[in-house]
Amino acid sequence: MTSQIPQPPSLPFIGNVTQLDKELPIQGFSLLAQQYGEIYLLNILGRKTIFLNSQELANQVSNDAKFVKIVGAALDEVRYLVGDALFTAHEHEPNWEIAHRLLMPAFNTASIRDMMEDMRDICDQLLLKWERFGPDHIIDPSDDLTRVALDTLALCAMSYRLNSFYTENQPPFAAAMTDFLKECFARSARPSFVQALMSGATTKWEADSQFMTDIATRILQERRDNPIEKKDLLNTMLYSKDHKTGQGLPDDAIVKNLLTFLIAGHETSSGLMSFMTYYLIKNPETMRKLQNEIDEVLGGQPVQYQDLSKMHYLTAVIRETLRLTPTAPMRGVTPREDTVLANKYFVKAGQPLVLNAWVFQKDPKVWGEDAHSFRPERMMDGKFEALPPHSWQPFGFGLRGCIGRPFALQEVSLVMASILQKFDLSFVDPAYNLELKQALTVKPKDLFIRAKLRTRAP
Ligand code: MNH
Repeated sequence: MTSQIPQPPSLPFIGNVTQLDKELPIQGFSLLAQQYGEIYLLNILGRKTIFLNSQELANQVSNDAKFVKIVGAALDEVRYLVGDALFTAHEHEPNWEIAHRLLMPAFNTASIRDMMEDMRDICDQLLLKWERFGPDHIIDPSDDLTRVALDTLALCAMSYRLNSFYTENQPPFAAAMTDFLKECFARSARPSFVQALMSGATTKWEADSQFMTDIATRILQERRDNPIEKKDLLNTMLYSKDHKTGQGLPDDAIVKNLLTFLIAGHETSSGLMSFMTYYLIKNPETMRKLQNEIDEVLGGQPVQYQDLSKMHYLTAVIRETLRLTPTAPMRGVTPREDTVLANKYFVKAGQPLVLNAWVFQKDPKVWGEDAHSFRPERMMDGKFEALPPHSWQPFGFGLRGCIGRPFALQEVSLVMASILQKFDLSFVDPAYNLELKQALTVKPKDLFIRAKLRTRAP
């Protein structure tokens, strides 16, 4: 016996589009999950999409043999810039496999370790800025942490300095990236007859895309003309050959993958650091415990690579932040064959499914009654390793899981440990409660802080 998948009441032609929270889809989807439970179906502009909201369902669809990634509507718009590069490739596009095999070694822990000094270079620019501006300066952490994340990627991926900390406004590349991604998100939510009327926005979107492609192409060309000996991602892509096919990556695929790293890696990491900043200020006991750990492990010295694995509480805080506020919360999959979900819901092969980590990572069956509270202790002392499978999945899954995970974790650990070693943080508005804003990723909204140099006991 199979059951009907719940669907909120729907209007003719436009379906459930009125239920969507256009500014903040994640909020609308969470409210619907509270009302309808582990699964519901929405009809969005004629596209039927099934949302999955429990660990049980996450566990079932996290299976590369039976389910395959689909590129959702917003990601499909991003393809205009990056096409079949890693993040946005459809299964079977040959460049995905080649790039995947070629790049896996470049993203493993040992290679990322060699990027420590480039990461520190950018991190130091942030520390210096906060120190120089002083304790009264109002900081928009998302803004500065996005500078860190984007500059770190450009430096580590292609030894290119965006110098975001040396310009009043966003540097042109960063502005083009932000505008382009915002417009991708907006386009995906517009009915086609509205889109057809927006030729101005389309022209700007195409120009932004071209501008970024031109810069990355120029960087590649300069590198060919003036080779350097460095293990950045650009050199890996230029000079390695796929061991299986003997092929290298064509130049346009290299450009698209460079741009992909910048897109996939900057807002996700900066959002994580921003949310973490929020949770730590909101939970002074956790902040104190973490600063104690950092002081103990570092002993007043700059963070070294071998310190990272010793800061267990830091790791737990990062994991708990990624559980409550995963910055890339929704991934699309579809069953390869007709299938039955949770032993009762029939779905056809090819039916789009959205696995919503924002909701299923708070499944009370796994996390208990305080699933919505920030409590890093639940990630400590073997408890993380003992979780039911796929209850925590902020980096996606399997073959199409995040290739940048070690990169992100090293960067975030370095930056956050360095900030907390040096500064005490506070809210500008002591009563601030978390609000969200969403484009392709989710970030805190209207979060403003101050950073005061810590006074160490003599
Ligand atoms: Mn990342 C895929 C989350 C940092 C590059 N990343 C994914 C997916 C999630 C994700 C979720 C799977 C998406 C899907 O199934 O459609 N990524 C994150 C988070 C952070 C992050 C939460 C930081 C925190 N990602 C990074 C960084 C880089 C990067 C940093 C690059 C340096 N991510 C990727 C790429 C993919 C990906 C590339 C696509 C991999 C593939 O499909 O082959």
